[in-house]
Amino acid sequence: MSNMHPDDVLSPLKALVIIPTYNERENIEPLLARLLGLPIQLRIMVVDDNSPDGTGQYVEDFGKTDPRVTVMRRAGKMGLGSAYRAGFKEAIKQDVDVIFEMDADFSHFPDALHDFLKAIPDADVVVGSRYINGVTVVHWPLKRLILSYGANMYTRIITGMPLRDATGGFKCFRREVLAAIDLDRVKSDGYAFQIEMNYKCWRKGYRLKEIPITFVDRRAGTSKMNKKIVWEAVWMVWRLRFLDLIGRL
Ligand SMILES: Nc1nc2c(ncn2[C@@H]2O[C@H](COP(=O)(O)OP(=O)(O)OP(=O)(O)O)[C@@H](O)[C@H]2O)c(=O)[nH]1
Ligand SMILES: [Mg+2]
Repeated sequence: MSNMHPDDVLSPLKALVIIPTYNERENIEPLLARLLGLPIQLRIMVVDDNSPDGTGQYVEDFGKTDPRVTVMRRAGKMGLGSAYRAGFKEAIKQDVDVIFEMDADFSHFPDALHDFLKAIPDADVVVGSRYINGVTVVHWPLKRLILSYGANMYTRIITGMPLRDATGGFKCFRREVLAAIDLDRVKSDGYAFQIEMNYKCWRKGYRLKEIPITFVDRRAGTSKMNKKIVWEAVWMVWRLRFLDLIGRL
């Protein structure tokens, strides 16, 4: 609380931050400390896919000393989308107002939670964007940046969705938005998961609002990015448009 800025009004909202993890032992310890130190009413739900590096066990032990932290421990690596679906299903049953998505690898700054909470009164979903204030991505190889930027241009053209960054994973949903989405019908697992959720929220008429975030490449651990994840997104945008067209989104 000591570093609280006078403008930082404590939000009356109760927040739950969902963090999917796979081998994030080095990151999760400092991340939990940073998040829990924020002047925000928050709880944290880690969804761990039996990380071989012991992330799940660490968080479970941590939760015994601080009840604001819980962990959902799953049997094996089932993908990011699957982890979020499981987390969301649990989250919407809880007494919370807003639900965050956040990576464990410090690509997303914990302090930015304030910016999301400031934006949520005028929105239903707040999307952290790397591409509305120029390009706010740090330490990415050019190739990776071009892939991400191009994927977003492609998504915007095919879907017509008014987002500059539809693949980002730093987001805040009102609880009722997630409760209104049929999560069992959300199929994708990689970046496509972010696109699919944004699209479904948008087509249901919810207000999406982008706010600028600074995204920094992971400082520890290894990337889970691969070709399959990219192809999934390439097909998914067409699938979404098609399902929408036949009224079965
Ligand atoms: N539970 C679970 N978490 C995952 C899985 N895949 C990735 N994650 C987590 O999801 C978050 C984002 O994954 P990253 O590996 O950072 O993916 P990325 O941001 O696309 O790639 P890099 O940042 O370049 O490594 C991190 O917290 C990961 O630990 C998974 O299969 N299951
Ligand atoms: Mg990452």
